Amino acid sequence: MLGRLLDKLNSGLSKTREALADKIATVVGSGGRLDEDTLEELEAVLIQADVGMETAAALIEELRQRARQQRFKGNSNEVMALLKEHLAGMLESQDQDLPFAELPARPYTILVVGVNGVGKTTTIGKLAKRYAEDGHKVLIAACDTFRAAAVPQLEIWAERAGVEIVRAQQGADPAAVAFDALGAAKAREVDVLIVDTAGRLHTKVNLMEELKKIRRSLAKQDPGAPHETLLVLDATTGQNTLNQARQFHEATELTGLVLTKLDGTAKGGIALALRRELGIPVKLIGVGEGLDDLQPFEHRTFVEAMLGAEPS
Ligand SMILES: Nc1nc2c(ncn2[C@@H]2O[C@H](COP(=O)(O)OP(=O)(O)OP(=O)(O)O)[C@@H](O)[C@H]2O)c(=O)[nH]1
Ligand SMILES: [Mg+2]
Repeated sequence: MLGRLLDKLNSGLSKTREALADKIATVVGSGGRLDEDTLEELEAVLIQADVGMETAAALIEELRQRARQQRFKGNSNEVMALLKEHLAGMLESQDQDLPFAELPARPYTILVVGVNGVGKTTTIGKLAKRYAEDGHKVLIAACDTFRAAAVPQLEIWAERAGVEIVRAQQGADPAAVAFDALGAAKAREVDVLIVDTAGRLHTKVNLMEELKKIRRSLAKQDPGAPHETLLVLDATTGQNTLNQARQFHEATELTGLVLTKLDGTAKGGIALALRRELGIPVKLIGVGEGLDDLQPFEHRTFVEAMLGAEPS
């Protein structure tokens, strides 16, 4: 199982790895030494991989310091190993998974938010399957009442995952749907309630207001709800994800991020930038369109997959 997950992560991040690891090898290999020019080039490579300006600068400074102390010979394998060590160290002990086996509350209510097309509904399908597999009774609430196709799409995912869904009419008040769904979840002794929301409304202000309203009506049913508010971000949009995360976090308190589409991008470094620059943990990553293509974010495994195998 773990081997398969690693394979999936490895293949998902292959574009990021090719763009980053190969370029590092080229830059350092051709220079022969880890001098200032090489460090500058390395910084550019990191920025291209979307680890973020601040992160790239910090990494280079660390590399410069360590290189000095350790009398660096300027070999690309050494740089790779150091970079890997540093990236992993940067995120040390910050893995924060969702609770899967032991739920701290019941129904454990997960609100899923994000702009349109980032992968909210797909993530919910995958997440529902994961909880169902762990033996939990799952209910999905369709609070995207804005888009006509939203409910049928969610129904398909619920069916694939083998879980129940609370349907809503198009145009219904999403906050009312959320309220009823949590009521139903309590009555049916559901373990996990996952709430899908709209990604697009007439304006961004409307969207944020709607999310606040949904939160309030969940809290009316259960003062602890939502227990998780997950912001879904599309990794292929790179630095844009940072702005989106900031905007959503201002409007509504986020407990975690889900980074999707890591299989189709060379911008995987954004996972590290998000953690460092926003302090909100990436909890899950999407590495494909299938039901099983969702994984907990583990920084060490991620960095290994992003930078490639340990240099020999
Ligand atoms: N390659 C890849 N595609 C993904 C992933 N997650 C979602 N997608 C695709 O992204 C597209 C949009 O996904 P949705 O789940 O509909 O996104 P959404 O956020 O619910 O969109 P709206 O409801 O319109 O706001 C679909 O074509 C998905 O198959 C992923 O991890 N990898
Ligand atoms: Mg959707």
